[in-house]
Amino acid sequence: MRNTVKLSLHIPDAPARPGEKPNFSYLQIPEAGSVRCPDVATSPAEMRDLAYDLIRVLDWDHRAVGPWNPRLAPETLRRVLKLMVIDRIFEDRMFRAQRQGKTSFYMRGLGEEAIAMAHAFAVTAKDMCFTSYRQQGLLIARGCPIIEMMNQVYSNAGDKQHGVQMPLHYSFPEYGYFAMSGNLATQVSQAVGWAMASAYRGGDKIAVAFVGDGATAEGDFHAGMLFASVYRAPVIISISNNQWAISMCQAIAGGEQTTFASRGLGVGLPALRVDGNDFLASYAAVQWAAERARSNLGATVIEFVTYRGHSHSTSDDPTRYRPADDYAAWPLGDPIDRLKRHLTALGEWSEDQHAAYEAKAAEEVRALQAQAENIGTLEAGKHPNPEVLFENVFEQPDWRHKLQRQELGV
Ligand SMILES: Cc1ncc(C[n+]2csc(CCOP(=O)(O)OP(=O)(O)O)c2C)c(N)n1
Ligand SMILES: [Mg+2]
Repeated sequence: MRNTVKLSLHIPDAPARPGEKPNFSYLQIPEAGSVRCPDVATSPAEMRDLAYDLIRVLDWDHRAVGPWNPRLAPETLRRVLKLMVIDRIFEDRMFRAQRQGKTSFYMRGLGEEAIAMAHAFAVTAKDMCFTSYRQQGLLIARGCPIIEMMNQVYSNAGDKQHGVQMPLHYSFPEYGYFAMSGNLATQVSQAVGWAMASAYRGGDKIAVAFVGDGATAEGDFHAGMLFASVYRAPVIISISNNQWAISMCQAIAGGEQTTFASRGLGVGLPALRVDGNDFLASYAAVQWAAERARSNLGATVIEFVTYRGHSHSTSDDPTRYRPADDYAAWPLGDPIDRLKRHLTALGEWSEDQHAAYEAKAAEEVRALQAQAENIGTLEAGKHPNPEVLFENVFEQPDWRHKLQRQELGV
């Protein structure tokens, strides 16, 4: 048999490149409130549609509508809004600190603040989050002292990890934040294993794995999901689909023909797809999955549709591969702006209050930064003892360690 056409390879491309108009026509956005909210005990087979839809609570007029509205008190929403403001200021200052030579590396989660916050409020600090680098808001929401986070970023003498980890690869298990693994998607196998252990011991804690759109292409993601399904591990697998994996558009990781949420369906897991820039919808989805896990019904996969508002990291220049105004044109807006408008529409917040709070928060973060810099930065001040580099690595020192120790003279 002869081929009817010449074979050619399909290589997905980004919808818009530098100099072109942003193009998000590939994104289908249903009306807020239009997606059904099944009972947490619903079998995955009976809710497959939710993996292809988009749960939204905040409508275009910034009102909360529909069955996923978590009906949180305005007081709680104000707290969330303030925490997101602090998170954004903190991350902005740390990014700029890298430009000033005070740290070697930094990554911002601009535009993804609501996702971290949704988990901070729907899952407790006794549960364990296996994060990537864009959920620093989780720590801020849980009361981790910001100065400790800054000390870690600066690798100064106050860094509780003694400078052995890359900046922002925090370890704060006391805040339900497991030592961050820089190897993408390992979060999934680790969180699933942790959740399996919790269930095996008859405990009551659940785990969360964070993974990016790009990292879902890793084997760990698929193997982890399979284990989670087979053993009904009490775990939430949260995918932040921020449209980019460094310079690779989400289509390259498999977002063109199907959704990232639908990856869960193949292994028999329930899957939700949610507007990740809508705090209310994101919170409701995590809350749903947490309740399911706590009811011993097993794991849930959630895709948060969002946009990476800043560069991938301090080593990246996004103007080389996407339109400069892409983020401004993102149809799901900005999570802080949307929650602010919602509270304002309720008469529970105002532009003036917001501006005053932003100024106060900026001052507080600036003062903490000065304190951290007083201890030291990458370039100046007090640093951890280099001897610590060689501790807690191998039980018996490795020959390379001995050699490196000699070289350092410690
Ligand atoms: C296993 C592995 N492969 C490659 C990298 C290098 N790397 C770091 S971040 C990144 C992009 C990840 O994109 P995504 O999963 O979409 O997360 P995002 O950065 O968008 O939050 C890559 C390739 C890594 N850290 N680990
Ligand atoms: Mg990504």
